[in-house]
Amino acid sequence: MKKQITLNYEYNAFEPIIDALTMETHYAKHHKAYTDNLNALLNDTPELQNRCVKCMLRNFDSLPEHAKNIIRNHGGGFVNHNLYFDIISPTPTTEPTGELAEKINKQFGSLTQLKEKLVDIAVKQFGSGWAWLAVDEKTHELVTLSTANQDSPLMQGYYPILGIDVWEHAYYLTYRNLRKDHVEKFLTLIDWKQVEKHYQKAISKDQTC
Ligand code: MN3
Repeated sequence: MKKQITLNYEYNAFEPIIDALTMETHYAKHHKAYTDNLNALLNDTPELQNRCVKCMLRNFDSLPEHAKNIIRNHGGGFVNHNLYFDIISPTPTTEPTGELAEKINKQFGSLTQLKEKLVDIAVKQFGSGWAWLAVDEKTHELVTLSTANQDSPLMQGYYPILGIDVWEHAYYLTYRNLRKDHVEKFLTLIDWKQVEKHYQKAISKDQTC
């Protein structure tokens, strides 16, 4: 049984940048639906029950045919949203430190330039999907990319450490068609301490499966 991340903030904690109804619907309806649909598949598929969802996404081609769509859409939705809700904070650490900060400066020039790049790919993602900062699992270099729907970067060999949800369910009530405005404000909520935590997981050896 896979469990949604527990929120350590209230639904209204990010107002006015994320309104409370959007936060509640996103977590208690959308994320719950991905989790429930994933669990329904796992309950019916004993050989997958004890496998880690990230590992299944990484080794997507080896999954049984009947499981692929659910793992891609709902397994993806499950891990994507567990990351999304974990990397924002009402009292965020607004800049990365240490190794991650050095890597960002080296590869992107500065945190500001990285954020501009993330905004750009979030805006250019056509339709529903995500913009990501991720770690190449082979080289440990940082990469930015977007994916459609709930596709996880893990399916392409990248470990996500920061995800921007550009499905309309993430912003439409407040921002309507103004995705760029939402994404720029969302980036001010990022807790870089948390992103660093995920970066450390990405480069740790126990991530291989
Ligand atoms: Mn979402």
